[in-house]
Amino acid sequence: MALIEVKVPDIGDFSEVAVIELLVKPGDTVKPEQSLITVESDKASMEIPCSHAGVVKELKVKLGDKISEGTVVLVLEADGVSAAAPAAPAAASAAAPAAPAPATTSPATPAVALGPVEVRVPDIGDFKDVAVIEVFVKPGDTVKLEQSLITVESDKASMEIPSSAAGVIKELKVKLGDKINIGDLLAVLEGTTAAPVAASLAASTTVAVAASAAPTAAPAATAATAAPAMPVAAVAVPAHNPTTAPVHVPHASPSVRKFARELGVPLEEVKGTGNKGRITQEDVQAFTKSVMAGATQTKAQAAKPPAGGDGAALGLIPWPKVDFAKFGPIERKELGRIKKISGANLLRNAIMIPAVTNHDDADITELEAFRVSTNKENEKSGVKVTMLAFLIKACVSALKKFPEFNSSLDGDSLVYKQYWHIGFAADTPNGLVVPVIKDADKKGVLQISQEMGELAKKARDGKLGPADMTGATFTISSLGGIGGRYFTPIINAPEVAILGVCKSQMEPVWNGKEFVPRLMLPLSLTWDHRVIDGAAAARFNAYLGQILADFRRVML
Ligand code: CAO
Repeated sequence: MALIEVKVPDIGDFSEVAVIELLVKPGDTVKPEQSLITVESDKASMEIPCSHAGVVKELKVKLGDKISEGTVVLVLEADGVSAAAPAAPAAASAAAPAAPAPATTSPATPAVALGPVEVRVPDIGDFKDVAVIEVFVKPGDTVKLEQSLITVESDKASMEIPSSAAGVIKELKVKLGDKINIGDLLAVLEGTTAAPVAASLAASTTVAVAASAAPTAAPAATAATAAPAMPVAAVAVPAHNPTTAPVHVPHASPSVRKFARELGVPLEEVKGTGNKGRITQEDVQAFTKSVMAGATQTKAQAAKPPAGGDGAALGLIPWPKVDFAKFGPIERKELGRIKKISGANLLRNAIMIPAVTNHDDADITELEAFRVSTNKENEKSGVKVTMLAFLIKACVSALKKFPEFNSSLDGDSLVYKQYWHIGFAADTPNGLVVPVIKDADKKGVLQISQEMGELAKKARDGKLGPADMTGATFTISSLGGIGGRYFTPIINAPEVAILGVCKSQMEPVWNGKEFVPRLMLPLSLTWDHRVIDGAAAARFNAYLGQILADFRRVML
């Protein structure tokens, strides 16, 4: 173990640059190439890496200090360096790459461009197949000349790629994770002004690689105005130049960006407390703590439904993550729009409503016979009377007798609705929708059947409008045409009850003397226990059963 001084290596034209971040402190164990401090000129920022592994004994610089090549950054108790060995210069300058050749010496005067302008990846030296790790813009954004469009990252450094033109982004040709190379098309702009790529690059792109990186990793094209032959990790920070700064691009060094990425922290939501609003590692840590403590919500969290799909909002353990492909072939399909919307609603309703389901059976032997004969009589009318239409009518009658089933909770009050609009669940190729028969109390079974037919067709054709699906006071979900015995439908909030109906079938029913065959309809009534009690639910079902058994009661 020996104490050595870690000095600022050859950082090209950078001299008397200000220390804006201290990335280590005494006692920290550091590795070779680990960034120690960040310095910033008016054109770029860069991180100064460590030349050895060891433990930091003493920091020799502080925030605001101006440093140049040879300035001692810190004293290190270095691993594997004999006491007799001369203190190594910070980043072995012999290993440093040759100074990159400037791509151009002065920015060209912007030219007026009327048509679409292609923005391509400029000369980024030896950076090949580098991954896009950040995309700062999207189609429709107005960008300024030299505004950073994306950040790319190799295993040694990251750099921001500026726009070679000003204008509106028509098409973005890259996405996160893409690997890019010189000449690749980044975006198509509806340009207002354009400058040759190299010129704009010269103004804002400054890259370099870590100290011990092979010289081959050095970029060939760096800024003419700030082109250090720097054997350090650096990133162009055009955002620091107020004349070209895109306001939404967060200012942070590569190591802080990497740190934020590892934690999944959205940098654009972190408030920077460093020099010129720069985001420091402490800022990212503070943001993370605040999110964990529930004091801050990320935009992504805020955009989720109240009880997020991952259950985090409910303090639940994370949703199981399974690599399904490990067990066999799979196909992945994005959920459709209706499924996404109804899924979020169903989840909320299932979680927030203390729901109970009562199952019962209704004897519809006579009613079905009546329905069949009515349909025979009305064959020519083209309107088919369905069991569901009778159910709607019967439910209106029960809702009138038990008004709390036709109400909604609003805080501590119950809103009793003086209208009876009945929703019915309709299965469509795109998912479940609930069209509404308005004023069902004022309509006859024939009219309800006709409207239901029209609404069901509209639903299947994806043509229902918001007016067709709003205002329901109670919902019926019928699986009668499909099958099953009973199920537990989920209440369609802010309604307080829903009736599920399954397939009727002939059953032996004891009439006091003997078993007789009767057509029995399974009913499943789910109700909100905050509003309705079990006894009321049982009475509702019993009453509904009586009406369905003898439909004349509807008129009473
Ligand atoms: N018992 C026995 N047979 C029944 C029945 C019942 N309860 N309800 C309907 N049927 C019969 C009908 O009489 C019809 O038979 P015929 O063709 O011989 O006359 C057949 O089943 C088909 O009926 P249908 O389902 O087309 O018509 P409907 O009026 O009963 O329902 C609609 C219309 C739109 C509600 C239905 O098509 C539908 O989409 N149902 C699914 C609802 C759903 O998905 N609910 C679950 C929500 S939770 O995910």
